[in-house]
Amino acid sequence: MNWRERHRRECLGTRSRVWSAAFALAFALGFAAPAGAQNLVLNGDFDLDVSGCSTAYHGPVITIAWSPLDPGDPTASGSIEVTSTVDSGGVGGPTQCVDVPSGSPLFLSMEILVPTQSFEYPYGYPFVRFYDGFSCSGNELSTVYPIGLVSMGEGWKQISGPLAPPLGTESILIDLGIWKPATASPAIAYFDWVYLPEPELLTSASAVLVALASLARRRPEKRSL
Ligand SMILES: [Ca+2]
Repeated sequence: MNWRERHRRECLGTRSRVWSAAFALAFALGFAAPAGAQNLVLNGDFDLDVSGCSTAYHGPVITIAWSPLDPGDPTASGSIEVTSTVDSGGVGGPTQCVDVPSGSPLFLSMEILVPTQSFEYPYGYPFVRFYDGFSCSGNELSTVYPIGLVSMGEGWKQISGPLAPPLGTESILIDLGIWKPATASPAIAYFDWVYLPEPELLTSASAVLVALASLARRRPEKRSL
């Protein structure tokens, strides 16, 4: 299987059909993060710096810097510039661990820019790991590959989607990853507006969502390369 096909299957594998139906129904019923809901991600707008993100998970193959580039008003904020020299043609980026409410559905969105580079197919390729302990401790329960991906030349582009936390999830590790070919290095991408809204308290609509999510959890998903 070539890597294009592998990517296509990964994308398909991360989106449970039941989950999609659940969120469609929930949003139809009025369940959604209200505008201005508290962002569980620290410094997701990268207004002044890249605090909140760490390169420790992947080590020195990932470097980060603050950039004045921004999907909106460039004078109002900035973004995080991520450089990857992962040599295996793999994925990696800075990470942030977020403690999440147990048993709650989650929804993650962000803006990504992949500038023109001298080789084909660098991708902004974020993904999420789920842990059964606080602060990303304990056991890794599963990994979602990827939330979405952004290609070179698309400009700033938003990706978003529901997450399906396995039962017992207490924290998640958000990885602002870049996928790059093995023979090309470095690869650069910018991330901004990383938004994980705090879920609302259970309402009748979200109760339906949780019930459907429980069904989704029983369906097998492809989780890794
Ligand atoms: Ca910003």
